[in-house]
Amino acid sequence: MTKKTALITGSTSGIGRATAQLFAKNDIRLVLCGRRKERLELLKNELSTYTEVTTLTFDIRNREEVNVAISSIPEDFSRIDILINNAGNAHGMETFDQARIDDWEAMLDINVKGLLYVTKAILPEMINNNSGQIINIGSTAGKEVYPKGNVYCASKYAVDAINKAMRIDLNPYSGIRVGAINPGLVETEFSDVRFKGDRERAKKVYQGFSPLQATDIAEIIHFAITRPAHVNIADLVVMPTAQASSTIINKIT
Ligand code: 8X3
Repeated sequence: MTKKTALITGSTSGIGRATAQLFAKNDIRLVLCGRRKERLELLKNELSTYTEVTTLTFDIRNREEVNVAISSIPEDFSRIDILINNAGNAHGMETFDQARIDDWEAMLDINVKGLLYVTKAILPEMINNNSGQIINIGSTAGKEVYPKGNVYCASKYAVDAINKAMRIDLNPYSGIRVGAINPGLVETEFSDVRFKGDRERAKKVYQGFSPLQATDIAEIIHFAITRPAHVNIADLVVMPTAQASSTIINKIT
């Protein structure tokens, strides 16, 4: 069997990095994408002992950069079997009236428009081959709006809608699968970014219970991509056992 190739956005941290590490150890070839060249190169060096790796440095917010980067994928990596639309962040967590419009724009640009740009660039080849699997990393925030979540939730509701829309519109291509994994609280750099480096506030999010780890989600993504061709994990919500909803978390205080 020929090895599969996966392109992972936001591969330099969190769920993206854990997925890249797990895929590498399972002999999946990697196109690692991110903004931070140094981090990408470090990860490439780490994973090259297991599999073939190439990197693409681009800012997902910039449509031109996305297109240039994806059209520069080396020939021997150009058949992308698996696209992991993972890049995404939260910026700020304030009430609607207090939140910053710059933060809103960043979230919509990265979480929604970036995902669309990358998918649009990868899709023609998948359609050409009538083969491929797209996994959109959504969030419980795309299933339930919570206080101060406003536009972050909106961006993840958009991912939920886009996941469904892709599945519907790509349904005629029998070899293409589209699905979403929607994690709840995962202990990554997510909250550091959301709270702009306020480590104390970020740490508190994951205190008093056992949050998910990036590797937990990576394992689920790997499960999804190793199902037989007739099985599609269409939409999966994953929470820590202590979490019942976005606002109900059984914390030991
Ligand atoms: C991350 C989960 O609850 O912080 O997408 O919105 S949450």
